[in-house]
Amino acid sequence: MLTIYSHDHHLHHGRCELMDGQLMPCFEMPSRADHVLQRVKDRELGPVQAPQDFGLAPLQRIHCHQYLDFFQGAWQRWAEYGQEGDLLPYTWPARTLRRILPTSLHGQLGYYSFDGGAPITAGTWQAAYSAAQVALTAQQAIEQGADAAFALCRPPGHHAASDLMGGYCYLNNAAIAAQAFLDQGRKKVAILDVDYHHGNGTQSIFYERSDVLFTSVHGHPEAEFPFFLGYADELGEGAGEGFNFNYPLPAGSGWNTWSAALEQACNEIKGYQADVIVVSLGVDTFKDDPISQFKLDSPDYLAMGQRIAQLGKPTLFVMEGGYAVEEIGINAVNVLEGFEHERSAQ
Ligand code: SP5
Ligand code: ZN
Repeated sequence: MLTIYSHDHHLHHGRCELMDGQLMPCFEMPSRADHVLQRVKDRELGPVQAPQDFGLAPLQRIHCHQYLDFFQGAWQRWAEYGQEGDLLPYTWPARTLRRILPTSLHGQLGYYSFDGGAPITAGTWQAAYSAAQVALTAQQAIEQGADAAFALCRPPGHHAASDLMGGYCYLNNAAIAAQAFLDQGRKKVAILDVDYHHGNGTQSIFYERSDVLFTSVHGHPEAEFPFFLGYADELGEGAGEGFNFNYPLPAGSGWNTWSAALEQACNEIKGYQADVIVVSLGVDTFKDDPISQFKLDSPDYLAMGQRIAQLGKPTLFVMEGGYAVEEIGINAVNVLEGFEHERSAQ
């Protein structure tokens, strides 16, 4: 399987995030992608290539222009204050407040964020831009005939909405790639989000559309980030009604529970008759993940890839979360190897 990877992810390295009342070093760190890349090489998964540059246009198909302009220029504005630390929001337009775009940097940052988990550093725009190009380059490989490809994106993307950053995400790599498939002539794209957290950004982007089916297995939002989206009764709206399926699971869920939900998601995808599948591949479902509560073990990821392969469609894997850094490579590449093994047996 072809892997697309850009070293630019190193340009994004947030210092701290607030967790359990303490400032902790960011869980979303550069070594995550380094470990995945190393495992891809160790297992001889296939060639590793740098991304092409498709420019801003495919990003603008998903994200609103003002949001992209803000994100691209935010660090420069911060630097003009003489600041060197990470740029982080602290006020959001929650209930009872008006949603008018302020003029101040921090006002605008709150407007364009939903949590304090997406720090902007000097290189964040470039890293996120390159990650989107990684997804688009892997998407192009499938468009040109590859059966599957792996976009080793960092920073991740599935929490990012059209005009919101949060949850370590800035640009929605999976959504950008899904839209590119449609713009190049495919009629139906199914997204399978297996990250531990609900893909609130992806869901919101496609919620009123029937040309993208969104399915997600994740920690129940009653108890887990992002808390305010991801319930099973969110089925889509308008033209999108019946094209959104959430499978929220309780803390402690292991492979038996998790794979039963995957089975349901796969049945929806099968019925949808997608032309192509985009997998938001988070491996923070792992038993030793430091911020998550599921109990998947490394061999389970082989079975996950195998089940995805049985859907029988061209498949783009887009890297999302996973914070057990030592095992992230094993677990992510296990999904890809399970997939390839099953495909070669078909
Ligand atoms: C892409 C992705 O996986 N983003 C996840 C962002 C999660 N941010 C909130 C983390 C809060 C973790 N709280 C765990 C408490 C354990 N004591
Ligand atoms: Zn996650």
